[in-house]
Amino acid sequence: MAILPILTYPDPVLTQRAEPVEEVTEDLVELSKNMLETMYAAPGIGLAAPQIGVSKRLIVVDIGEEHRHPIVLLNPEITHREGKIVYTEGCLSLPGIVDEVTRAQRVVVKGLDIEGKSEEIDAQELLAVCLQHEIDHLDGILFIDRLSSIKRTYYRRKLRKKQA
Ligand code: K1U
Ligand code: ZN
Repeated sequence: MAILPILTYPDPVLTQRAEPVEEVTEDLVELSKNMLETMYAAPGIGLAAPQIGVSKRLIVVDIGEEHRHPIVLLNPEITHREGKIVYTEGCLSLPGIVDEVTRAQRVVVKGLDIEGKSEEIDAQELLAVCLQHEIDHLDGILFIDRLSSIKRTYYRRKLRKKQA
């Protein structure tokens, strides 16, 4: 297994829509293991393939502290959303930035597991927030895109200055 470098804003891969996974290959299984290791090492509670430069619809999530409940989802789709929650989010691709984001409090997400079997996850609170954050990455959306335009512009400038 390997810890992979995480891309940061304004890398263009982060703002592209990722391509669906067509088949589960050995390389994809290896990639998902490396993504989990990278997420745990960061540390983080989620990671999407575009964050490590792979524009494919693959996410990993584990909100537990003991690294015992990893979720790997291919081609995840939100089929139901309800309620509202405001959560202070961070992003491994936006270092040094945290802010409050409003999202659905409960979501039902369907997708495929790493064996290619259908999976449905009924998630609330932090797991729901994290799944929405990671699925946004697959659509090229960062959490700052969900803030007011004033905040978004401020954070984009801050990140660009940091990069220069
Ligand atoms: O996708 C990412 O950039 C990972 C991100 C996921 C996320 C965080 C907060 C709300 C929604 C989604 C992170 O994991 S940032 C780091 C973080 O939140 C964390 C790190 C260590 C322990 C607990 C949380
Ligand atoms: Zn993120």
